[in-house]
Amino acid sequence: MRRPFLLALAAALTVGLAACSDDGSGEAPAAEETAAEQEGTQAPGTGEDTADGGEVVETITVTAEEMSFSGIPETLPAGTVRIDFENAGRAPHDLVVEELGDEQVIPVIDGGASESATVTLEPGTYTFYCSVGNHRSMGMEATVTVD
Ligand SMILES: [Cu+2]
Repeated sequence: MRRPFLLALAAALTVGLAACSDDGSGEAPAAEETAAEQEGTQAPGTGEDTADGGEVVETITVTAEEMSFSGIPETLPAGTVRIDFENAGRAPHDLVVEELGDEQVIPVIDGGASESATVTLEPGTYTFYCSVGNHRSMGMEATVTVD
């Protein structure tokens, strides 16, 4: 007389476990929504400085080589500066401004390539550097005073 009772208990436990696993799978759609939201927030951050339409107050020509920059002046006027950047070396190089949240003003480009961009600077002291490998510590760094 006990067996029918045990079978019923086992059935009840199985249903209970199935219900638990259903709850677990219910979390998947929520995770996807979170990922989609994160992708959405990245889009505005890719805006280019050229879109701000600021008047270019000075144009500088910067040359990158292993392992130094040339053409980065010690002082610049405040405002929008155009940077014509040439990689005259063989290794890839870029140009990053530390005080702008390590903004990569010029992307990493191969040796022999060139790239132009504008950057808007308020008065202050800025560090320009190359973020590739250990280039910064090997000398690809310059301090610019903007006033
Ligand atoms: Cu470099």
